[in-house]
Amino acid sequence: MATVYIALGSNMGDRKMNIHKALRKFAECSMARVKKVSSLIETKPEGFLDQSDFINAVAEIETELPPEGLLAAALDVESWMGRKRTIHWGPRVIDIDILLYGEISIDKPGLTIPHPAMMRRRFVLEPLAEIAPDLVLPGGVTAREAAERLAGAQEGPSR
Ligand code: PH2
Ligand code: MG
Ligand code: MG
Repeated sequence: MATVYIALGSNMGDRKMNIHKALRKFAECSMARVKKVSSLIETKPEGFLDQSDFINAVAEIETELPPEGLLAAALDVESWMGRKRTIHWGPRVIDIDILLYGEISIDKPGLTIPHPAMMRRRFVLEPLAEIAPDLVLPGGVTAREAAERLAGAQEGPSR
């Protein structure tokens, strides 16, 4: 049984409902138990800025599925919810990303674990720090430290 952290994001339609619905369906498809779910937070878009605000959340699950199976389940749920892939990083009904899969590292096309961008995304680190503050992340920092550092770095020195 592996402990897995996933990130969920939505910025189209009923965003909170989309997160709840996707998590329920994803747990069902991947025969996973949902152990913890963070608060659902509203966040400004990062990367591609000209789009609506997101609702983001992070969940801790337990599953027997291998990482590839979990990715397939995530993509199935995204399509089931009507996700169309148009603009990279653009608006989406739902995005389900695997952040961490136990202690495993994987790097192949379409599947990189730990998630390569997680350490620079507040919309990931803040909810992750809420449910797993002492979890050790890539680079050896805890989720709480990583979230605090990123918040400090982005607020930056006043000019
Ligand atoms: N996802 C992206 C790009 N930008 N910004 C926010 N606030 N939340 C997201 O989930 C998000 C984003 C690509 O996955
Ligand atoms: Mg994503
Ligand atoms: Mg994704």
